[in-house]
Amino acid sequence: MSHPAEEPDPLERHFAEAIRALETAAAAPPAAADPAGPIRPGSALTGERCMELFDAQLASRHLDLAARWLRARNAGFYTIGSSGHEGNAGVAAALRLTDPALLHYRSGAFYLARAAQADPPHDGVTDVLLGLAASVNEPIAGGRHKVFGHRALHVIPQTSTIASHLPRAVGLAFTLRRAARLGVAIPWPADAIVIASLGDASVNHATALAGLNTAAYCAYQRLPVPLLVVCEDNGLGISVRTPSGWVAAANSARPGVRYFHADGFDLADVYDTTLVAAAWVRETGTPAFLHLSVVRLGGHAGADAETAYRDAREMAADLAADPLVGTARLLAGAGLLSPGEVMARYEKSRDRILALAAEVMDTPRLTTAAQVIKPLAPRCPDAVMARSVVAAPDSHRQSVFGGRLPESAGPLTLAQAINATLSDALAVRPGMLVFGEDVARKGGVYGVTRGLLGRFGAGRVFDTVLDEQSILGLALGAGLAGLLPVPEIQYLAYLHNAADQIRGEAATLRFFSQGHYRNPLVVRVAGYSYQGFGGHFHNDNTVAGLRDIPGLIIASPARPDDAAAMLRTCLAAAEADGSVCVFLEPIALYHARDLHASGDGGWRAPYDPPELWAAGHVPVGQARRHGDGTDLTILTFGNGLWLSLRAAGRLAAEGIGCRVVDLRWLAPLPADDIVREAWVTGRVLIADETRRTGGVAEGVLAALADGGFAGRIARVASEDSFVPLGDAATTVLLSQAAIEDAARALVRGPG
Ligand SMILES: Cc1ncc(C[n+]2csc(CCOP(=O)(O)OP(=O)(O)O)c2C)c(N)n1
Ligand SMILES: [Mg+2]
Repeated sequence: MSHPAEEPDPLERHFAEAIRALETAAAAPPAAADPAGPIRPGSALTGERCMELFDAQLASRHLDLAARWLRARNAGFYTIGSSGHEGNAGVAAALRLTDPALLHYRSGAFYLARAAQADPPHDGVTDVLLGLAASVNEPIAGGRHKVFGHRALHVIPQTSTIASHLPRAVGLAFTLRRAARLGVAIPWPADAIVIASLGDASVNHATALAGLNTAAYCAYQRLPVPLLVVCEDNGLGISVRTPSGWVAAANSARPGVRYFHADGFDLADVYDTTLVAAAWVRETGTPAFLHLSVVRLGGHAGADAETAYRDAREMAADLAADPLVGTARLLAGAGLLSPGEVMARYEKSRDRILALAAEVMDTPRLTTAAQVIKPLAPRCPDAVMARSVVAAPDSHRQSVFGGRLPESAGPLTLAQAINATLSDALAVRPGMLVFGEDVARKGGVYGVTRGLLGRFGAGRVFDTVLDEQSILGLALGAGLAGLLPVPEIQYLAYLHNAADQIRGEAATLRFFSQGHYRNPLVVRVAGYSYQGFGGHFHNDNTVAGLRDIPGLIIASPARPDDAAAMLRTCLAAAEADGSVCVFLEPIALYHARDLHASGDGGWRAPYDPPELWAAGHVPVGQARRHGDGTDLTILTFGNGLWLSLRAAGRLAAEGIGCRVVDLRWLAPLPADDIVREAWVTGRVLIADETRRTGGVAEGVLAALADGGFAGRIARVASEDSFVPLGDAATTVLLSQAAIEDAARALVRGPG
């Protein structure tokens, strides 16, 4: 197949000149070496292997050129390339196919070299071209993004958010060895190591530092984290120079993380160094940092005019360090390829890839929203229901609970109900882990996880480093490996500082991998306000940053019985559907016992024995109604439920009959229940403890409008403010009095 003639790219021109120069430089062709022998004395890289890797490097280079060729024809949509970084083919070659890899966007040659390791060898070139063209046939993201990813190649797709994969990579490395100790089967060999690559500018990112620090922190305590971090250092982050020597200075003395350096121009050096680094990581289970010196050729991306920020000398120096020339020299020096043969191989690769690029121009693409959204968060409610009722055998439960089963303990508080549910779930799921700050020895700041460490041991219930990104990253790695992570974030305010691990990482994985990879996850978060002492950070009442994350499930239980059933549902949804769930626990209700009056016990509830779990199952997105008044529907959740039920009691005495609907799920909202219950009374009051702006009420109002509700509506919410310390907190928070006043106005007011 022919392809339209193109102006030679400067990169191509330089390569041809450099190879011609090799010809002239060689006085006489060297004697042909044995292809099975070392490419040069002392190297473990054989001539044959070097030749294969050269092919991967050439193909990676031509894919970059093809990306621009496709872009120019509006048939390709991504031009960030790997040119200058092709030494990373040597990294792939020194690893095993089954070592999970989380790759930098310039690790194209790594991807192709790994694809060639498969048995039979896999054609990575077509994968990449289909990705560039946003084809539905691309094997991992199916046209949703251009990523390197393939399940059979153990390459896990990454987002464009630089460094966001480091916490997950640490978590996966941690889990590989932990799973083996727990006897839980996972999709990787027990001696696999994780590889995560990133750029030199990215290595400064807080998320990268979190990952590296946590890896070091684990290694320092002799906790195995077999992780090889590869920094592909081209000296630039788009236009910003990395200070000369910085990557080595910042990473060569991190405790517990051994530092290696290799010259990305020299494939044999990369290969030999990676062999040593990988063996070290595999044998010792400790992390290593492989610093690869590379160059960036062809700008940051297709549209980047580098001449605006780089001078000609600097760019020429990078061209002179073209790793393709480096490998050509190795092969020529060993007498395995003459310069003419190098050029022939280069041209052949070019022709093949441009011909394949022409073929993908008309590839089918995503054309409907339904197609795009399909893999985002599929739900199988029947499977969730089936999983949610699974309990350990009675004898095992008896031993877990020390002979005092929670269903026999009388009514429980919210905290006790969550504790019992976690225990029951841990008892029946050997792959479930509970971890976070203070969850183990202390049993949680509020005692919710008390006793779990003693019941299930430090292999499954453990304290973590004080870093929410790392806690969530650990969960993402564990979920990826097929375990069921239940991390705790101590306060809602501190979820926000690590939110991207949920927003950008967890919630997107299914989407960008069409479900090939998933991260089942139930993040427990202690949150909301009404702790008597006020103060914003322990009383944070915003969930806006979670509610708009596509596919995320947000459970917001208020009562002990709901919490138990909903937690079972979330755990089951994580297992059955791979759902990402945030389980928001109202701190102020953890230990509440009463509702209307002191001593009434109205906020405690009995714990259902397993035989009642099916009857008490709460599907995702189903609300619960309290009362059947016909004057007013109050829609609420969390602490708002407690306040609204108290208000409803007072209003009943005044002759106003309320039905109080606990939304229970903030995402997806129980839209049908909302509209149905609204119509029963024709009057709706939304009692929302989150803020007026961005608060849950906005979503409820939209659900009412979308559902065609045409009755009267009012809302009461907390102020658009942070929460002050002390009693002043009550000035900005939703109150029972505000609910009562608004209810009276709705029912008795004009109209
Ligand atoms: C968190 C985040 N901030 C900003 C960007 C935009 N961005 C994309 S690549 C890049 C530079 C990365 O440089 P480096 O890590 O050295 O990788 P290189 O492109 O040089 O290989 C930036 C700032 C991003 N993708 N993610
Ligand atoms: Mg860089």
